[in-house]
Amino acid sequence: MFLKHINRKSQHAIMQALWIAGVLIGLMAATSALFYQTPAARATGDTTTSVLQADCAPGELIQDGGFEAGLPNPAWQTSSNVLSDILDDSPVPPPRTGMWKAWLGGDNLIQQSLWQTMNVATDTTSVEVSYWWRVDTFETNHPFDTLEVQVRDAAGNPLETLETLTDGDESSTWEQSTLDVSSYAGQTIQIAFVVETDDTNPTSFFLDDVSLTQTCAATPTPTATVEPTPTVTATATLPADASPVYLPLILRSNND
Ligand SMILES: [Ca+2]
Ligand SMILES: [Ca+2]
Repeated sequence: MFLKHINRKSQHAIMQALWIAGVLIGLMAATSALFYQTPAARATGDTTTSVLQADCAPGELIQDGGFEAGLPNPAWQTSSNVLSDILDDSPVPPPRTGMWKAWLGGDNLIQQSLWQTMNVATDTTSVEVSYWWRVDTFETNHPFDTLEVQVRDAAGNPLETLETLTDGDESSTWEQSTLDVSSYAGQTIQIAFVVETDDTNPTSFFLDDVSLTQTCAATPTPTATVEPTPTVTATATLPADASPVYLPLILRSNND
C-alpha cells in the first residue's frame, strides 16, 4: 500500500494537506456562488424590462376649437377664400364662449365647408368628437338646408357623415353633439362641417367649442428590479497555527 511507505510525520503532513485542499475547495465553492445565479434568478432578477413608449398623447387634437384666435386663423381651413365669411365675432347670436364662433350659411345657394386635419394615434382606447351648435332659419317647412358633420380622409374625401342638422333643428340655445370616432385610430382625418342651402328662406348654422379628444391605452410603467443578493453558504476558517505544508515527494524504483 502507498501509506506503508510513508512515515508517521509524513502521514500527518498528508492529512494537513488534505485539510488544506478541503479548505480550498470550500473557498472555490463560495467564490463561484458569488457569480452564479440560478436560471430562475436570471429570469426574474437580473434584467430591466424595456417598454416601448406609446405614440398616443391623450387630450385635445383640435386647435382653436372655440375660434378665439379670430382672423387670420392658423388652425381652421375653409372652402371660402374669405375666412371672414365663416368666422364671426358679431354678438348676435352670442357665441357660446369667448367672442368668436363659426357662422355657415345665412344666405341662399350657399356651399361652404370648414375643417381641420389631425392625426389620430394608433393606440387609443376611445376618440370622441363634440361641438356646440345652434340653428336659425327662415324656413317654415323642412328640411331644405343642411349642415353635415363629416369625417374625411386627408385628401378631403368623405368617409362618414356623423350627423346631419337641418333647418328643422332650429334652436334658440346652444346644443351639444358628442359622437364616437374611435374607428379612425391610426389615421389622418379631417373633421369637416359642410353646409348647403337652397334658393329661398336662408338658414344659419352656428358652431362653437369644437373638440376631438383621444384617450390612450395605459402604458405599463417600468418597475425597478432588484438584483438578487447571492448567498454564500460555504465558509472556511484557517486554524490560527496554520503554516505552509509541503507534500512529500515519494520516489519509487521499479523493483520496490
Ligand atoms: Ca368661441
Ligand atoms: Ca332655405
